[in-house]
Amino acid sequence: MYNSVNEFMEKVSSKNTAQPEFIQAVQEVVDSIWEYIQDNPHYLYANILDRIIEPERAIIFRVPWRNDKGEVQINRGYRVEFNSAIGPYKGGLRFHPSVNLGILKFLGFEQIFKNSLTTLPMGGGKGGSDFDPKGKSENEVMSFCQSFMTELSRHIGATTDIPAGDIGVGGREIGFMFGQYKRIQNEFTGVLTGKGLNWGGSLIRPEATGYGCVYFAENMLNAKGDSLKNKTITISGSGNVAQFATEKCIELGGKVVSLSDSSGSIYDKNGINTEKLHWIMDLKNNRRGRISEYAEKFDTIYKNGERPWSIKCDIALPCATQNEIEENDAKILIQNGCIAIAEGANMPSNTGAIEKFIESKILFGPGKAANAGGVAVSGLEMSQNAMRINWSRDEVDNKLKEIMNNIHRQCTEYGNEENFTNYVKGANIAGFIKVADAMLDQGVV
Ligand code: NDP
Ligand code: 2IT
Repeated sequence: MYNSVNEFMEKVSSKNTAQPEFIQAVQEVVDSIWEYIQDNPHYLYANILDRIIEPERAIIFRVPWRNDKGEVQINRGYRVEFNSAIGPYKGGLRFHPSVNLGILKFLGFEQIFKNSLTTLPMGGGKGGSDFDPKGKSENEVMSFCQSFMTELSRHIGATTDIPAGDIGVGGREIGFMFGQYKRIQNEFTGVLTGKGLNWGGSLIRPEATGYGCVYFAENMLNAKGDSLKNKTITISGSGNVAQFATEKCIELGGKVVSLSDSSGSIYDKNGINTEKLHWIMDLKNNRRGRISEYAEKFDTIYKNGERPWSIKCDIALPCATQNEIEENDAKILIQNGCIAIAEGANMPSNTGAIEKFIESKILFGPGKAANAGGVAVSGLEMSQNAMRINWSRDEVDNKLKEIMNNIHRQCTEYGNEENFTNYVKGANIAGFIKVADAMLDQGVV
């Protein structure tokens, strides 16, 4: 048993060297739950802490493929099957050059608690590759996806491990991988989520993460008697999550003034309207261009190499990647009068930034709560596949709203402090209890 968080974290650090993002994710959870588990020592006696930070299994494999010139390329593929206490492993696949085991362990670890919060029966997992889809032809992306799935197919299954999309993996890549899985296994099952609508996908899954994040922001604001209406909102990223977060903000009467990609940010002080958003969706999803083209097209400001956090806003929705809000960005956001942050991305705020947000008592919805809508609708896609039926758009959207309300309620139940809801603490404790109890029930496995 450990005497302090520090003692525990020293061991975690020494056993997971060169995995700073994983250590960061563990630290946040352990800081949140420490007091709770001291008061409930049966978790300590069963050593749940040591067990929950160790993946049940991590698979690493070679992914050979040929580029359009006929040259052989090698990437590294991964699937981290982290925790199956409450359901089959579930979580996305990320294709990005920065992917390594530590990044996927942080994402898989977060996924355990996020999936638990959704109330659906899904364990935690994550996978991906250091493959960079940028600048690759359609044929190259397909060759890579087919090779990746050729190996991955031995490890996954509709009741074992159900991957989905994440950075660099959208509908196109899910399609190529689903086709290859079906060809190898000769079975049409819900082994992946985020599928196309006419081959087993769910309505609202593409929208779910962005919509869910905005529903969560609205829930936090409503709890304070406020709403998104007429608020100025900055969003980072311009991919799947950012696009649909923008769409929902517009629908609820907010004004989104920025989006970004890894090259820089745009600032449109008049706000991105539906027509401009559709132009961005075409730019990003079909033409696969850069966000700087928006500034040229609509004659707005482009900040090369900058994130959007210096732009004055009421609400910020980081929807790009991990550690994109640093302590100084947090200070600037607070100084500029920002009242709420809801994380569409996974762990976009670093430890120092989270400390600033909590200290200043502004509304801060951590990723594992605020972006759980995506995996929640993946869970609903699995249910529809299992029942061989399709729910309507409204049915899925209403279930998504209900799930986000429920996550908000769980956060307030476990995160209530005097005149303040600590959503980080609430999400971590609520997510932990369900998984830890299931682990206790299932014995030392
Ligand atoms: P996409 O690949 O669709 O979009 C990612 C966006 O983030 C792009 O605009 C990309 O810019 C930008 N980005 C990626 N990496 C970096 C980086 N290192 N620095 C700066 N910008 C970067 O991914 P998603 O929208 O699906 O995912 C965004 C975030 O949301 C991720 O953190 C993901 O884990 C999280 N998430 C996604 C869910 C989903 O259902 N898709 C569910 C829950 C969370 P560029 O094109 O230049 O690389
Ligand atoms: O981080 C995430 O929750 C996702 N990328 C979605 C996972 C899923 O299985 O839908």
